[in-house]
Amino acid sequence: MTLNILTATRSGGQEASLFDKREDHSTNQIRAAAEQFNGKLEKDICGDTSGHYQRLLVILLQGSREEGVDEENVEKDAKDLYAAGEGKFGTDEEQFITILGNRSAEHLRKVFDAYKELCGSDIEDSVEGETTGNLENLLLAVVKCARSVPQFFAEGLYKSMRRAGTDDGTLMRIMVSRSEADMLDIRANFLFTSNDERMLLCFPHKPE
Ligand SMILES: [Ca+2]
Repeated sequence: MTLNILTATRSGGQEASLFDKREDHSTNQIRAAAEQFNGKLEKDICGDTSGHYQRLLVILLQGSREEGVDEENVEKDAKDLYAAGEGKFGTDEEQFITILGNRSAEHLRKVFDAYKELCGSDIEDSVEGETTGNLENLLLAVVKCARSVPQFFAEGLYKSMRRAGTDDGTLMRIMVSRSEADMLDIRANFLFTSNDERMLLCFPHKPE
């Protein structure tokens, strides 16, 4: 992971690589890496990025994501997300960043369900409609990982190979970094990702 971050920042902000360190490693691993470099990573990220995108990257780097489900705030978070996006003219990006950057994956999955009940659309649709560029891509990656980490990487593998020619950098990074973590789960998801029709089943717009 640390190599990925360093490679990304030293090469002047290959921002897609920065995504690889978000949700896929434990809080302790991220914290240990951040301490190891004594703030240098944060400095490098701040040098290469800006705005809301930078803020979310720094939150993710700190590895201080909450644990467990805060049942009392599931509905409130869903309402706050709605009020910050679909429910207002313009977008309160800070609210998206705070909730999606800090709550646990388990909590977020409940928030996503509550959100769907509240406004009838998936959180991904709101992120796509309310944000743009790198922030949008990073928020979507966070949402996808909260739903399923192996599915996120299976989709990454699929995308790295689906066109003529292969994105070898992405392919190698995923294969090496996940080989001892959850490659068997990724393989299982990849089977359902290997053609477009099945991909729709694997990544349904509306989870059942
Ligand atoms: Ca809006």
